[in-house]
Amino acid sequence: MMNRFSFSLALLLTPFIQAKEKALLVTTSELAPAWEDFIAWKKTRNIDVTLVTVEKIAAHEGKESTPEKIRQEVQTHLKSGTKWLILGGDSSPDGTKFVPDQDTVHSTMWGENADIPADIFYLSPTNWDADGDGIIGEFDDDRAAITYPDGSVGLGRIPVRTAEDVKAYTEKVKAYETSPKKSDFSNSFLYTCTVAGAYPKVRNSWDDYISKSLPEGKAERFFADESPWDKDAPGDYEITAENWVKIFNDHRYGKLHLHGHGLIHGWVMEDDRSFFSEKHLNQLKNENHYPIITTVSCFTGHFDAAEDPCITEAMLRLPKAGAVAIVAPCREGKPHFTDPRRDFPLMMKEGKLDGTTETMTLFWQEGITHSLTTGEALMKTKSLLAERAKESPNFHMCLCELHLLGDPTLPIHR
Ligand SMILES: [Ca+2]
Ligand SMILES: [Ca+2]
Repeated sequence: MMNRFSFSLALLLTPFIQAKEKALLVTTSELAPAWEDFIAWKKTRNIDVTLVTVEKIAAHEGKESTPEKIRQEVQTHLKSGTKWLILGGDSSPDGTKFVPDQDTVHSTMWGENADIPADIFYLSPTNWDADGDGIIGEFDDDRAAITYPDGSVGLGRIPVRTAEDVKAYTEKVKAYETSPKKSDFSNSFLYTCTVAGAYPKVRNSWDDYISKSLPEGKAERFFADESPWDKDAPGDYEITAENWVKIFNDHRYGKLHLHGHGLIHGWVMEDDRSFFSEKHLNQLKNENHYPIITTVSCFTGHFDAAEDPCITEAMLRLPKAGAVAIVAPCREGKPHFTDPRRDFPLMMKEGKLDGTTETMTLFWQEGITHSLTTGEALMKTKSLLAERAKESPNFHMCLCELHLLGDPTLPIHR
């Protein structure tokens, strides 16, 4: 029987003997030393991070491409219980620089696309090339070798390029993880929407889904036709870049969903009158108040472009301001449906969620309901949409093109 002394000793030791979870960080040899502080910080969060460099993986025996060798390396780690894969670096269009992505081929109602990076490839036990022609991810020909995340492993890419980027991002992670739990900041959502046709689904995203997982939460709507700050007429407080800067600088919203048009370098504001871009970043004063963002805006997550940074990368790399994690499309972020003819009118009329909006809605809902991290929440969401992706090239594309940019081990809700 346990005596009183050993019982209290056991209580004292509990925090120290708690089993550590494992994460794998894939980065470049150049950036490896810069990650030391991040790895030390994660240890204090009970996460053991193992760092492996792309150079070491690429030197493995065999003629396979570097992405294929990374996939095989990741599989080895997953077998020994690794719970997160952190891709610790940017990528380039041809997948030869930094931490490469695997480009995948798509042919959908939206046309042909041969270069959509799919980081979920790295979680797959199979090589996405069933016909062995070296073209990866063909919906029909490679079907037998394509698998989707099962939700057991969290994945995210921190698209940094320099040691300074790593340092600035690590400081933001620390601030996020030490901010008070259950704060108004964490419980407050802001939805912004500049496109009238999207109002119904963006409303539903909160009303029918996320509000149910966050009863103590509060959402406000900054739509082109309504905002909490209107004076004389609904919508007279305009969605401009200046007013977006205020949203960040008010420190009110820990969770943002940005719905509207976009380009690599920024978000298009109401009636195309202004553009929130890199030139506004030095106006952001939100130190220690870093939101998590979901955005459907086209190309805002185009991390693998020749032009760098895309706006979401700039928001993540920005020291002492900007965002801490962003889910964004690396290409157009289209409204994907399994049956577009039936579902498009329902989207406009009743607010039926398209694949992109549904992914972002479930990301929040699953993450908050089950206390998941950002990377776990997005992969759980993809696991829920996997059956549709097997049936529909549109959903297959949807699962490939939406990425978590940021630390996948961050709790989504505090
Ligand atoms: Ca193929
Ligand atoms: Ca980039």
